[in-house]
Amino acid sequence: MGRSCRVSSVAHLKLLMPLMLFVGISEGSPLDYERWKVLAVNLEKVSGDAYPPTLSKLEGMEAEGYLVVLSASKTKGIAEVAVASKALEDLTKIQADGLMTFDLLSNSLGKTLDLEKRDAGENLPRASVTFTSYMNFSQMSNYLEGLPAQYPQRIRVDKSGRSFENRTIYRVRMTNNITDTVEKKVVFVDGGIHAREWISPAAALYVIETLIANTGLTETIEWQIMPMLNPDGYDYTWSKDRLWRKNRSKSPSSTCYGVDLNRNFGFQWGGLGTSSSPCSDVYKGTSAFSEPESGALRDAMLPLKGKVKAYITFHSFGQTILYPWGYSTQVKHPLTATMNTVAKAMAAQIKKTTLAVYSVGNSAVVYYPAAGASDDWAAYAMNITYSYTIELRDKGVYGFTLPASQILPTVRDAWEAVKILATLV
Ligand code: 0X9
Ligand code: ZN
Repeated sequence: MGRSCRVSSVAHLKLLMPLMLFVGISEGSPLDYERWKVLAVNLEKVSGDAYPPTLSKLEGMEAEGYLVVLSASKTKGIAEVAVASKALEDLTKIQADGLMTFDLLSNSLGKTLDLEKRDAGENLPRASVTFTSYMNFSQMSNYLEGLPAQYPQRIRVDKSGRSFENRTIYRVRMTNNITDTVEKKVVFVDGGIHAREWISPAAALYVIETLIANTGLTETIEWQIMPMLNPDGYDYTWSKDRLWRKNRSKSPSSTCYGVDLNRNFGFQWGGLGTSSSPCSDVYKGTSAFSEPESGALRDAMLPLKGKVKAYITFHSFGQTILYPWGYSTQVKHPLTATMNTVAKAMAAQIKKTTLAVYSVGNSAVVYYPAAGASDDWAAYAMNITYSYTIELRDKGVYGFTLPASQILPTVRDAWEAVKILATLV
């Protein structure tokens, strides 16, 4: 789990000219993380819904643009942060004063970025899909738009909404006979809520591809898949800032951009683990569903109330299967035992097939409480028993910038989890 506030608006960039020279960016060119380092910062042990003071401090520092919180785990007791040398100096002073301790995890964030392979289109035929390199948004759109013509009996693709910057938010519907009027249960899958978690949309696309090949699982289930919920943020991670997390909506009250879509859903909106500051990486927005992207998911799902038996939202990283409630450690979902059993079944299936080890738990307990997320909203407003956030690979070696060689093994984890879930609902 991670958040950051990046140097964003042009106005902001002008104010921060010295910073830009320092971290090696210039207006229009991408933010250069080459020399950034990655640290593991130790967090205080806290009980209940308390938030470690060190984590609050790190989050406060993000707005300055020299530091990005990549993850924070209560069970591990550490936050992983990417730092420019200015932030490293500041943290070193804080450490010398005995107020914080950290270890160096990586000397160069740039090295991990080099292992990502971006297919800029030269090698990928139009309207096709690949899992050996990352696809950009326009490649994904071409692939999705081409699906109904290839599989007219089985696939419909709707334009379920438009992003703040007017990109299409697609929904793929798949079943063995799309014109069949028999009511089927629905399994709903999404990806790409957080822009920088590139493996997430890839996993959702892999679910589509695998269902095309395996007709069995579409006989009794209608699948609804929204593989890219935050196209503006995703595009921005390709062109400007690889570690951008939020969408790209313009705040009327600030020079900062973006709302954390996973804090913008209409259940416990604005509660713990959210921020009212537009510069924060966990900014909740001006109201529940203020953003067109979270609204698109709500509008696609709500008419299916009663039919959706399972909801899976792919994120990264951490190799963890999380279940509600995520907004507080103090309120236990009445179906916790069932949710836990099924999460364990998914983790066991992954272990058996791909050998990857996923841990399982309540999100507020394993991470920290975070309100207004899509999983809690789906469990509450849609009354879905099996509502899971799956944090895909890895465990933090590469984090968001997972090498292209790990795309296929990781999307297989995702498929195995979804497959076993579909057989249980
Ligand atoms: O913080 C998040 O939004 C998710 N982690 S991430 O690193 N992908 O950003 C976890 C969300 C867990 N669910 C709830 N807290 N409801
Ligand atoms: Zn995420």
